[in-house]
Amino acid sequence: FSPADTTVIFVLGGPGAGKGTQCANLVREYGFTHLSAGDLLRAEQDRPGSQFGDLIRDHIKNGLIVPMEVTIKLLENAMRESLDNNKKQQQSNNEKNSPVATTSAGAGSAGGGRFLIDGFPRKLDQAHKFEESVCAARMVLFFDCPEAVMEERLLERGKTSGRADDNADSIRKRFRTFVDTSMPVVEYYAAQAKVVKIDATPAPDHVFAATRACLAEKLG
Ligand code: UP5
Ligand code: MG
Repeated sequence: FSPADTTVIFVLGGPGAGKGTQCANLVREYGFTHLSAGDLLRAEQDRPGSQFGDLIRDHIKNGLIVPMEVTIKLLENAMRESLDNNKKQQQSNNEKNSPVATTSAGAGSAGGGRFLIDGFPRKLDQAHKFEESVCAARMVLFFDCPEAVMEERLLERGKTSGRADDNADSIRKRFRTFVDTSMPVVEYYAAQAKVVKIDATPAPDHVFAATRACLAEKLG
């Protein structure tokens, strides 16, 4: 992936902090392409014929981190697919438009090469590997939220989500993995001054207003 036309923002935060909720807002407002590592893993788990189905199911239920080769491959494929779709879209726009209008019209309209990567990297080795084999992140949005608040959200969602990890036992394990293994990733990027920390405790609209302000400052 060429850094010239690929911008990656990692979206991190504990389980239930609101990463997915805020990414949906950001897509609506800024047209990023949103890739949730957890969603990609769940889709792979349910894909008929996948050799990783049982492995993913087992790791997610126990709040453990799936081996990075699997996750990075899924992310890479999704990024490539998105860039290809954008290219096709642009070509078709250009064919429809008059030659004078073909310069850069529509570029990036479907997200371009701007990716929000949600829930990844969750471990330092994943961060290093992604940087090495895909590209470096421009910045990290870190949604900070107390465990008690996240637990309440996840238990509430668990009443209807059907997610195998939205239960008290799995939530406890997810929290432990987050503190022990994923927070060092946030600290690693903080040391590079790439982290924007946002209080994710207030209502979603408030969190989004803060996120928008931070992004405007950081990305211009
Ligand atoms: N909600 C959201 N914001 C709110 C707010 N401000 N006020 C009140 N309620 C709010 O939100 C969670 C719930 O809270 C929703 O009901 C929402 O309406 C409400 P959501 O936006 O879904 O939060 P999010 O942070 O995305 O929570 P999620 O449960 O998705 O976080 P996880 O990080 O636990 O889940 P993820 O899907 O990323 O990963 C699941 C598992 O996959 C991991 O535990 C791991 O086993 C595996 N995994 C890997 O192995 N590797 C990876 O790279 C990624 C995942
Ligand atoms: Mg999520």
